[in-house]
Amino acid sequence: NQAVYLRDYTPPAYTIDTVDLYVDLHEDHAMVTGTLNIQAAKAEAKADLWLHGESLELVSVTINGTRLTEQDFRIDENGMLITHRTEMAQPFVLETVSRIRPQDNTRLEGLYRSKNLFCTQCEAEGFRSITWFLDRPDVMATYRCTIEADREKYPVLLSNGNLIGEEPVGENRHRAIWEDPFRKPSYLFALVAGTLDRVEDSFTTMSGRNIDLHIYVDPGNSGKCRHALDSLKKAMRWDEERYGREYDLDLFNIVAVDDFNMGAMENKSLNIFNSSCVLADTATASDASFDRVESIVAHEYFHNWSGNRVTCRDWFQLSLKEGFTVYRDACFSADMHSPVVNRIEHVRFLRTAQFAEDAGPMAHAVRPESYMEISNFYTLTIYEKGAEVVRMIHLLLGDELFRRGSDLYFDRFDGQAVTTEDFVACMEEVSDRDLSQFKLWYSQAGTPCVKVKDHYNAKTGEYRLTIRQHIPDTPGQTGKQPMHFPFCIGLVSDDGKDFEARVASESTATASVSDGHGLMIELRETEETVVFKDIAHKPVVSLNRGFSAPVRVEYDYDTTELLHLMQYDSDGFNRWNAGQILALSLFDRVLGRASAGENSQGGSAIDEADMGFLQEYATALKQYLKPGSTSRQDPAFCALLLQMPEFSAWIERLPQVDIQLALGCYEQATLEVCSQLEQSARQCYDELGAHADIGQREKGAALRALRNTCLGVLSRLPGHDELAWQHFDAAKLMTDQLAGFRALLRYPRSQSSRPAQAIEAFEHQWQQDSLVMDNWFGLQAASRDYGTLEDIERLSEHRLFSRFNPNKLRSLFSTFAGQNWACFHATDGAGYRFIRKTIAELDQNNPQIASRMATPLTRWRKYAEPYSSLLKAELSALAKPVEGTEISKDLYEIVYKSLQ
Ligand code: DPP
Ligand code: ZN
Repeated sequence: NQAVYLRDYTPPAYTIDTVDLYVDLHEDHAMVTGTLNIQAAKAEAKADLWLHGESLELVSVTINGTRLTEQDFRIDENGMLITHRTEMAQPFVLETVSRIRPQDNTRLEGLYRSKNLFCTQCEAEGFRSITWFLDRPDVMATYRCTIEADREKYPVLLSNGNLIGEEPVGENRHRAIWEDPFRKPSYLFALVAGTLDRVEDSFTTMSGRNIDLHIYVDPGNSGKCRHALDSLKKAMRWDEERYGREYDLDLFNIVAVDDFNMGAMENKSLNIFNSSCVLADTATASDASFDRVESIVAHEYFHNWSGNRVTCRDWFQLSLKEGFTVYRDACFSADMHSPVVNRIEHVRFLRTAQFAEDAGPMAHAVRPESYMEISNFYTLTIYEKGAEVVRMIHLLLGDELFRRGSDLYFDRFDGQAVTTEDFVACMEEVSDRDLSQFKLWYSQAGTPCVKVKDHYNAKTGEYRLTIRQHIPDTPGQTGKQPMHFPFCIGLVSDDGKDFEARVASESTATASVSDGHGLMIELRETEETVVFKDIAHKPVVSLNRGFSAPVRVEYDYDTTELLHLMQYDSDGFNRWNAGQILALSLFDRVLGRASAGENSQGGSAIDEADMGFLQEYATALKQYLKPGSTSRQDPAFCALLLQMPEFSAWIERLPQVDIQLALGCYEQATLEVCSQLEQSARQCYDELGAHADIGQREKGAALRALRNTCLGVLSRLPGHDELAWQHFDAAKLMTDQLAGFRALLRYPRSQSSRPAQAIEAFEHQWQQDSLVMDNWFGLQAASRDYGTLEDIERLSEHRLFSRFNPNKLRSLFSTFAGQNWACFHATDGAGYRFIRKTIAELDQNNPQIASRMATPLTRWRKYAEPYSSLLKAELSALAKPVEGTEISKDLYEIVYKSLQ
């Protein structure tokens, strides 16, 4: 298992200009003929020709029509090396014929079968298991693809680009010929064959061209495409308006498939989607699913420019397209909905999951230095942190220059495969700024920690901030340099308004007024001082407004200051964040006492001091809930203000966590806060229930978010199981049904019979709808009472469960391991053992899914004993596969790195 290094990059010795594929699909195999026009980069180099190829049964290979014999080439498990021949000095034609077995492909990479459908997933390196090729993103070619298949079983035959011909073949078969005029890397190739319904719409571009939009779905699902089509049209318009990017072909296809490793894939003009990310209707999809569909449809569409027209030189540059495209889709969603809600949701995810990745054994830079298996690098760091990096560039440059930079980038590199350096160079050029220090964000892993201290001099009115940054060591990287980033702040006065503060000249850092987040300070040094004059009284400092940089901030707030920010901070994000800091410190206090042995037994006591603190926090939350309060005017935001940090977000910050002890403290503290909120939450719940819009899918979504948050508060308390049941039973929309279900599952069997009743009723109602049933599996898997190890084992044998469907595997096993803290982390290690066995078994079928599922095991260093040793033992067991099986490269890398 060899690692690949960025520093070893060399341009390809041969380029491929055109690809002509003939794919002949049969029930037990497919024949693939690949005809490639190839040219040596340097004819005089007389290089041998390497072609990637995996799981291909070679039938023949010819060059310019001459059949090669076994002396002319050598094949191993990774590909074929053709010895240099004189014909190769000139452009030449290479033709290979191979047999493949899509029906047996359980990896879901390359060409495979999902139910009765043939489909492909080529990113990152799936194309090499379809045909022999230089399967690397800097080899860009134009493609023609002919698909032949049984006419009745596979009436729909699709590939990239334009359909240029269709004809019958013999009695029962037919073929379709597709041609894509745009050069593309092989990872963007796609093919689909099957029986599918088509839903149609169209879009007129800014230059007046008409584009046909088609969504293909399993027969019967046509009614679930409206939202995806509307989202697609919004995204197309948005990209024209915000980035000046117009769609380039006359046809845009989306196909929904059930068995898919990722969310979706941006293949040129033939996006292939996990059906969970495209299908949505009011009865079966929650509001969250609607939002997810909208953002993923947009994401894949935006890739047409940020990814397809301009692509990555090599896979180390993955964030070039992913970070940028996530940033683009996040801005799109913010424009479509509430910007502050969108920002909080992104940051909440980043801080919980990406920060954990950055602090764990798989920590890597946004542009990694090396990898063993690139599939393991489709990570939160590449995607989410990568998006934050682009966001910081935007903040530093401002709207106008950022747009000029992106225009330059798209224009200059259209049709090319480039690097993150090229991207930043465009931003430097248009702004005349030096971003060389900023580029450390691409090369240094780890989350910077920013420690802020302040001093106010009442006599002189001077307010001074001292800001220190530190970037922790990560595997393979120590002694890091300080980073350059925008740090937006505000000084909040007693009356709740921001001081109109200007940065005095003795400051070491420069500052400017940011768009909407107060003052933007640019930090560059390990320690910086920022001085303000004429400040009438000690302000409450609001730090990293809008989460302007993806860093941890440490500042010693007292309770009053946080309560002040919760009420007054003009920055919505920080108003929310102040409440989160307060809640986290509450958890810390309770845990501190429990660890000292003061209240660990029976969960009885939160001592008086903690209680006072807790009440102050709860009182602030109650203010948010008051009818007529400003926060109530933005109900979705209000819902977020009320939600306490997730357990995972809390413990991410702690060293050596005793999981069950911490969980007990967390539950005790949340229970107390919720009981303080009981009346207000109930009142708000009832009021919103009577709101005229509550049942409207789109108009009512924010109201439901708040109402269901109130239900969530109530369901942490005894005695609301009937309310939850009514909510569940009367629900007309999936959001409400799921909220009721989730609330019910908080009540153990000993307290209520309603949860069991709901489990049965839900299954009875939705057993025909596989996507809805994913929720049913998932919510049970996350539940301490209904997702015990025995429950998980039983559910894994359920007739609607499938070990070959990634969505099902994620719903049950990954949810159990990632969210069911009580059961997965049982101190006897049974949960760990079960997941290890499951991973080892899945690894034989689908290595990508197996390796993802191993993430919770890799965090062993974070936990106290016995968790730590038990987890480590399971990792070691994974490293030694049972006889007759092999560990995949995917899983090996994760296991190996986390045991280092
Ligand atoms: N389909 C994945 C995404 O869009 C990988 N490109 O992020
Ligand atoms: Zn993407």
